Amino acid sequence: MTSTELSREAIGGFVEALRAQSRFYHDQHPFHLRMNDGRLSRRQIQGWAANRFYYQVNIPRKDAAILANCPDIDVRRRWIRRIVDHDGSKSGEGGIEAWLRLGEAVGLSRDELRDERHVTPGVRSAVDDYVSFARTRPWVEAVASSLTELFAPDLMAERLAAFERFYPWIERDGLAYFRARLDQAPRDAEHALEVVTTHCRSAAEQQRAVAALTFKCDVLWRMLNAIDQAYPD
Ligand code: AHQ
Repeated sequence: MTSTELSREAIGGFVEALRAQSRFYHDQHPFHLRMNDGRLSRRQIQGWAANRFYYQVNIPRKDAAILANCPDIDVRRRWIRRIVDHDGSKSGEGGIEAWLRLGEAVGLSRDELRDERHVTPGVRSAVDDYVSFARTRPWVEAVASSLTELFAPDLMAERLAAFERFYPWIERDGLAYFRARLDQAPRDAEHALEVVTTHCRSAAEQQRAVAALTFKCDVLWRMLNAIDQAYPD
């Protein structure tokens, strides 16, 4: 078997190991299962939206940390798109603005999202761990931790359908954020997968990339545990 065939087979096994992490993805968390079955109260949806806002506003800072640590200009040229997707290029644009509109659509003011009054200690701790991971771990491991987005599109589609079916009180325009993620997440996941399969050649590097993805699944799961506990009904 030539080194190229071996690397193709080795890469196949590596991608399979990454994709196998989907069993830990937060689409299976009881809070999301209840959300997608229409069983959440208005207060639980509000608590989720306010706490997830803390995750959203930290994503560009996490991505900026990866940019700061990444020596590869070609990777940076594509990775920087993520920051603009969330921050927008001017006021009134971007994913963070769209999430503020989601907050308003579920009955929260922009100020009570921005001032973090509803953010639980467990969500804050999980999100801060994710940002620290991106700042302190090798940049390729931080890229690998974003590969939860391999599993996101199905969840976004399921969530959109559930919100439209079970939560008619939520103003439809407030869901624009998730519609945008249907295109952004697969594009970003494809790039991140290309980066980790290019840069993680040894078994040890591949194991660390899989471990980074497991860590990120834990971050997302911890967030929902904290939200579930803070908003039991
Ligand atoms: O809205 C989400 C988002 O902007 C991102 C960025 C990405 C990353 O870099 O880790 N992950 C992510 C995710 C978002 N939404 C989550 C959801 O369930 O709404 C899913 C989450 C992810 O799959 O990592």
